[in-house]
Amino acid sequence: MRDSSGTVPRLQANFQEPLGGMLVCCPYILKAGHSNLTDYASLRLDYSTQHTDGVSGALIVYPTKRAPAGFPTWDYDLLVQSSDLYHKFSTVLLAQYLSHWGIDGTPGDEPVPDSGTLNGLGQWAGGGDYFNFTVEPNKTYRIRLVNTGSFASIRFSIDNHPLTVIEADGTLVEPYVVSSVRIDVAQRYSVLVQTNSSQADGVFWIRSQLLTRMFKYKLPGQNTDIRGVMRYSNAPNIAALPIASDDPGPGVHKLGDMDTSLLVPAVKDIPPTQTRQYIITATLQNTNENHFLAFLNKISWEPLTDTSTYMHVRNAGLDNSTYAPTGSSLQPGDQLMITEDSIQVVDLIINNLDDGDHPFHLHGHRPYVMGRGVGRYFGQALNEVNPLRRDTVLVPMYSWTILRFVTDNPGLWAFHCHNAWHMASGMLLQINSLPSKTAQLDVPQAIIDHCDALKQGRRT
Ligand SMILES: [Cu+2]
Repeated sequence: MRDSSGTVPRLQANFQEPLGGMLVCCPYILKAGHSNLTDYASLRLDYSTQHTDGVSGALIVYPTKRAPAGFPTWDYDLLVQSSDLYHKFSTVLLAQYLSHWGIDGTPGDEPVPDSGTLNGLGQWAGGGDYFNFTVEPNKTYRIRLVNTGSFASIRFSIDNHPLTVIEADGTLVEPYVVSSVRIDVAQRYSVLVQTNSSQADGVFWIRSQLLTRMFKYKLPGQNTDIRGVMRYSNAPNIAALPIASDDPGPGVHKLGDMDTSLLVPAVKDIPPTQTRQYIITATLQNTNENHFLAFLNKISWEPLTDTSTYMHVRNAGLDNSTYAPTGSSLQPGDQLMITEDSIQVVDLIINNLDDGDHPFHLHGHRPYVMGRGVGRYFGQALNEVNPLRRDTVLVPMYSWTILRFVTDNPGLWAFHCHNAWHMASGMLLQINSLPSKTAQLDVPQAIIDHCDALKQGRRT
C-alpha cells in the first residue's frame, strides 16, 4: 500500500487519502485501514515532492485469506525499504528542474540522486553505515522489498543467495527463482531466502544498486552501490564486513535476473470483460512558455489549492448537480477526469511516447496488467486468462501497457507516474468513480472544516 491506501483497495475510505488538491485540501491526514488482501505498505505524504525528503515509512497488513495449498512457507519476516537519496531538499531540486534552463542546462533532465539507503542507512564518499540483518542458519526468510524512493529503479540481490519471488504488489505469484529483483519506484515484492550457505564466514552483502538508465548527467561523488549486510548468527566474527567487493552472483550457475513477464499469479484470477476504453498518452515536453512539463493527454496536472476535487464532487452531489460528465473531461484548474457513475470495467490504454520510463500507479484498485509491448497499442492480443494484478507498473520508453480495473470503489483515485519529478510536473489524472455514491460518503467533519478554514485564509 502506497499513499496510505494505494494498494489495499478499501471501499468507502477515499477521503483518507493524503493527496493534496484531490482528496484533502492540505494533506495532513494519514490513516491506514485493515484489509482482507495480502499487502504491506509504505506511508507517504503525497504533497508535491515531500516524500523525497524522507516522509515515508512501512507497515505490513496481514491477510485474512490463506495462501493456496502447497504455497511455500517461511520461518521469519524481514522488511527492506530501498531508496535513492538526495542531499539537497526536494523543493530546491524541483525549482531547478522546473526552471527554464533545467537543473543541468538541459530542460527536462531529472535531478539525479547523490546516493541511496537501505532501511535508512547508506554510504557516500567512503563513509556511512550498513544496515545489518543477523539471521539464523538453515531457515527460510521472507523479505518484503519496497522501493520508497523518488526516481531510481533498484536492483536488489544478496551475494551467494538466490531469491525466490512469491509476491508482487500484494498478489501472490508462483515461486520464481532469480538472481536479482528489479524494483521500480513504489513497487513491492516478496522474496524467500534460504540461509543455507556453507560459506565459513557467513557474512554477505545485500545489494541495493541504483540503476542509472534514467540518469542524464554526472553528479560528482555520486554513489549508486548501496549495501547492507546479512550475517549468519553462527558467523565467527560478529563485526566483520563481507570480504567480496564485486558481486559474486547468487551462487547458482546461470540464474537470471527477474523478468516481470514471467510472474504468474498463484491464484488464477480471470479478468472481467472490458466495457470502456480510454487511451492515455504520456509525454514530457516544453510548453510555449518554455516550461518543461509532463502531460497525460496533453494536460499537465496541477493540484487545486484550498479546495479539492473531492469537495467539488461532494458539493455537486448535495446540490443534485454533477462535477464532471461521464467519460473523459477536463475540469477547471487542469483537472483531467475519467468519470463513471455506474460500475464499469475500464481499460486504460497507456501509450508512452516519451524517451523515459514511467512507473505508473493507480490508487484504490489493483488493476489487471492485460498486456504490454513496444510502440503504440493497435489491437495486439491481451492476456485474458491469468494476468498479473498489481498497482504499480513500469511503462518503458516508447511502449504501451493496458491496465484493467472495475469502477466499484467510490471516490477520486489518482492515476500517476510515481517518479516524483514527473508527478510534480503534472503526470497525473483522476478516476472519478461513482460520484453519486462519493457524495454520500460520511466525511469526517474535521476534513470539511479544514477546507473551509483554508478558504478563509486561516491555517488550522
Ligand atoms: Cu514518469
